[in-house]
Amino acid sequence: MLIKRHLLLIVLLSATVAPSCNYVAQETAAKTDIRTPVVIGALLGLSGDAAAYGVSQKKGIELAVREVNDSNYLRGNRELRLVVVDGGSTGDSAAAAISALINNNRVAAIIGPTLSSQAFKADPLAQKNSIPVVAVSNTVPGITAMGDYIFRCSLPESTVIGGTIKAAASQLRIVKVAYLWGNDDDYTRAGYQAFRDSVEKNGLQVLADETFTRGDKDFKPQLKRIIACEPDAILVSALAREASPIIIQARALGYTGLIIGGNGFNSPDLITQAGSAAEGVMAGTAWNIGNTNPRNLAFISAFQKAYGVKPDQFAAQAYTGTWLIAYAVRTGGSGEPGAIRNAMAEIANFTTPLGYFSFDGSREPVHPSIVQVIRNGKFTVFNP
Ligand code: 1QQ
Repeated sequence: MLIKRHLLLIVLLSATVAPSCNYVAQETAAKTDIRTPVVIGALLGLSGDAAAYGVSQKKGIELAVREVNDSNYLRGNRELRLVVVDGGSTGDSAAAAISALINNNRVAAIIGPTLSSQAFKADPLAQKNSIPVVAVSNTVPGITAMGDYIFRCSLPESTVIGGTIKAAASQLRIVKVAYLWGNDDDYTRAGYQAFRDSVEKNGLQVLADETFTRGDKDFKPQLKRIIACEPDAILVSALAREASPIIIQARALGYTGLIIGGNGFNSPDLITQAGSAAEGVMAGTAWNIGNTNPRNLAFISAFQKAYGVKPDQFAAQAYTGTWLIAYAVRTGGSGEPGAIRNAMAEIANFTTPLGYFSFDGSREPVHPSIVQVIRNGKFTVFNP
C-alpha cells in the first residue's frame, strides 16, 4: 500500500514537472484504477416488516451519495454510483438480492441489509466473494463474526439496552419487570437476551415472560397476564410493526407503567401509529435529532432540504455508512473491494452525525449510545 502511494506520488510529481509526460501519467492512473465510478449496492427492506426502516435508510444513502459526488470527494473523475435493491423482509429475499448485486451489478461494496435475520442469510455470500458489507441497522451479536469483510456502524442491541435498563433502574427506580418478545426473529430474540442480561446485572425482579411471533396483531392475552402481575416496566423486544399495537393495547388495557423497547422502536412510524399511547415510551438509540454536533446539524439541515421531513436514526446510520465507504475509497486511494475493506478497517475518529466514529478490531462500531424517551410526539434525550 505504501509503495503504491509512493508510486502514485511519483507519477503525480512527474506530471507537474514534465508536462510532456501528462498523457502517460493519466494512462497509468486509468489502468490502476479500473473501477470508475465505484459502484455501491444498497440492499434495503423497502417492503414488508422492514419498510418502517428501509425507506428512511434509502433517503440517507441517496443524500450521502449526492454529497460525495457533488463535492468531488473521491477526487479526479471518480464518483459513487448507487444501485438500490429491495431486499424485502425475509432472509431468502435478501440473499437473492445480494447475489444480484454481486453478480449482475458487480458492486465494490454493499450497505445493508436492513434486518439482522436477513444479514445472516445474505452476508456470507458477500464474504465469499470478498465484497465489503457495511451493516447500518443490524444490532444482533455475531454480525461481524461472519467474516473479515463484514462491518457494522449500528451499535449492537447489547450496548444500547444495557444503558437503557441501567438508566431506568437507577433514575426511575424500576424494580419489577415483565418481558414481551418476539421469539421467531434474530433481532427480537437478541433484544430479549440483552434485556435479560441487563435485568440480571441491575438486580431487577422478573414477574412475567411472554412471547409473540412476527405478524401477530392481538397481544391482549399476553398483556393481560403481564398487567395482572403489576410490573414497573414492560420490556418489549419487537420490530415497529408489532411494537405499535403492543403499546396501544397495553394503554387501552389500563397499563400506566413504563414501556421500554430497543432499536426496533426507533422509527417515527411507531410514534405516528401509536399516537398519544407512545408518550413516555423509552428506547435506547445510536442517534438523537437533538445532538448539536456540527456534523449532525449539517446532516439534519441537508436532509430536511432534500426531503422536507426530519431524518430518523435509521437515515442517520445509513448516511454514516455511505460516508464511511466514501472515506475508505478516498483514504485507500482505490475503488477495489479489497482496498475498500482494508481502508475501512483503519477508520478511527471519523466525524459523523453519530459523533466521532471508529471501528474496533472486530469491525464493530465505537461511538456513544443514548437513552431516549418519547415526549410530545418526539424522540427526546432522557434527562430526568
Ligand atoms: C436488527 C434490528 C432491526 C430493528 C433493524 C431495523 O436492529 O434486525 O438487527
